[in-house]
Amino acid sequence: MNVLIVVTNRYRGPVPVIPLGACLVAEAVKKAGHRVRLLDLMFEREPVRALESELHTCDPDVVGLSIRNIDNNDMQQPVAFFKDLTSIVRTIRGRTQTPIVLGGAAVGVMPEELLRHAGVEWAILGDGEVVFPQLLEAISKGGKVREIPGIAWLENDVFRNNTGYTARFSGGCPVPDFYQWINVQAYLSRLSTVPIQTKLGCHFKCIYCTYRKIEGHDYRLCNPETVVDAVRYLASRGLRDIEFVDNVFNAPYDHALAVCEGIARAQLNVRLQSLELNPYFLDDALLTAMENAGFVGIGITVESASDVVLKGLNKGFTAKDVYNAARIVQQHTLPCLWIFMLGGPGETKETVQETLRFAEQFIRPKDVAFFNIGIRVYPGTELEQIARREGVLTLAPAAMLEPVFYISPALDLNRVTNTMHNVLTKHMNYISSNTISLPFLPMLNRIGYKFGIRPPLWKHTRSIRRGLRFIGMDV
Ligand code: B12
Repeated sequence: MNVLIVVTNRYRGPVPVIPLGACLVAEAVKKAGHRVRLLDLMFEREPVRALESELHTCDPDVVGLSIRNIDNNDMQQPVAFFKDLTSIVRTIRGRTQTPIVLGGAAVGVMPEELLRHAGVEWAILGDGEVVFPQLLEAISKGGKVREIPGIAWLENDVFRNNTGYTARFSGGCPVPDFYQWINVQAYLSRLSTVPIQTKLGCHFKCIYCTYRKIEGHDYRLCNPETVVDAVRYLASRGLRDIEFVDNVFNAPYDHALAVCEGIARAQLNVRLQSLELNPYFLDDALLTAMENAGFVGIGITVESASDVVLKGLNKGFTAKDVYNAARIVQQHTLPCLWIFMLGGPGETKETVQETLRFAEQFIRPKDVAFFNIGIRVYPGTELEQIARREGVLTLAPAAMLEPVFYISPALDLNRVTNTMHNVLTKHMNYISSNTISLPFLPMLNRIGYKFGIRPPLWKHTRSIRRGLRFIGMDV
């Protein structure tokens, strides 16, 4: 079959994200014996025209759409990316009636709503590299698509999905040959990192989160040795800025430690990152192993330093763990990005102050604090129920593709926004969602790369903000 996979993500903040999942799917489809082309819309000046031209060249029997982001998760300046689907589907339908299949993280989060919005035949939940080839096989041989685990569709306007088990990792760590599918240099020159996953699944039960919906609750771990091989392979292809995109990198702890120790032993000369660390599983041994492996930056998703809020979010750790993590970070040189989310259930102006006091006292001046205000609410999460109970949310799930946010009713949004504005003005190493959605950030990434800066750019927050302030831009 002729298969066209379209990567629909065009968002370049904070950096353009290399479409790992779509490349894995394309590679699996090729291995299954089909002719496959991947159209990455990220850097296309005229996406509709590029798509029209690709449809003409490829004449596909099936079109797969990779959909990463529903929106930008930003309450202050929301952008709804899912709306881009309308013109994409219209363009495909204008040329061919072949089946259209949705896949990607966004589809894992809101499959029914995206199927309804796009008005297409199928959606694939989860591991596309396993399910999509099965779907193609069924379509080409007249098999029963609905019997494939991981498939979702609308039947007489009712959402149906086959929830049977699908496997991805069989111990190995999959990495595609990125050069075959995308313009790698275009990403690298914008400070993108090369993504790699060491596991799937999430054991945590944070009330707002979609990770278990996307990847499942059970861990599926890559054998650490195969992760080392995968990193070695990437390095051999000149891809040295590598980011672990596990939903939480350091849980299970032993697995993360084995991965880091393996990479350190292999001396691969790579620059590693992960922005998804849980403070509870951070200790001296792990940070030492990470430094030895070649980590150049870590992000810790603490969300808050208030016990009331951490409990409300069901983070599974306490403020004491947050303080401990800070003490451990202080004993190391690794740059750290502290990620906070203000406005969860139970948040008040006092709990915001608790978090700000932590940041002021424990975050080193060379490190960076990122503050987000408001939490995106997704259907099926505990936060959705809370929001409905509290009367903060009245929209039907079907309408929740449009970005909707939770903010604690005990918090005055204007006031907390002003507080954070003042705090950011004072601390040049603090940033907010406004900073990462700055329209000129993509340009800054490119200039940085030209001047020899390598990811992560956030390490240079203080100098960048100072420089911008010098030329009259207070961001
Ligand atoms: C790591 C991560 C990041 C890192 C990425 C680093 C990097 N170098 O790649 C950082 C921190 C930069 C980031 C940023 C953002 N992220 Co993010 N991120 C993730 C995370 C945890 C993992 C993504 C990943 O790489 N997975 C591994 C790959 C292999 O999986 P995959 O791409 O999904 O592909 C699989 C399937 O989806 C499917 N598939 C994929 N394509 C296709 C195509 C077809 C045809 C088929 C059939 C199947 C298929 O098969 C693939 C293989 O199994 C996810 C949560 C999650 N658990 O998925 C959130 C997630 C993707 N992010 C999300 C968001 C919102 C964002 C931001 C907008 C946040 C912000 N305001 O900055 C930005 C957007 C960045 C951008 N430019 O697009 C959302 C997106 C959905 C939504 N809610 O809108 C998610 C789902 C988290 C959430 N809140 O629900 N993110």
